[in-house]
Amino acid sequence: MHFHPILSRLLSVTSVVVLVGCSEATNQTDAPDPAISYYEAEGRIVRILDNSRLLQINHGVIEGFMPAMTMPFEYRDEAVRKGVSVGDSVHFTVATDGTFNWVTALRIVQ
Ligand SMILES: [Cu+2]
Repeated sequence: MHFHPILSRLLSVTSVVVLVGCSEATNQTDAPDPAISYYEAEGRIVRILDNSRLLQINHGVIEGFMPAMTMPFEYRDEAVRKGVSVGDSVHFTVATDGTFNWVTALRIVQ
């Protein structure tokens, strides 16, 4: 009869250890940053500023993110800029961390 309280105490201590172990393991994975959101968009390249790594894009409505407008988007990977010219119609993916926006992928559409 005395075993039950001790046993349940041991079990709850074990559970806490397991939970802590789980959260530590989660922090060590390479899972995408949950603070970054991605949106798909359509637009036309208005201007390219290579020195500041900006693509000025006249884009359509980006559902849940922003209305149609012309604005500069940063790109961080040179591959995004490669082969792109002013006047190109593009489909692109924009990432946002709530402060900065940047294009992560872009393809020219006809
Ligand atoms: Cu915009």
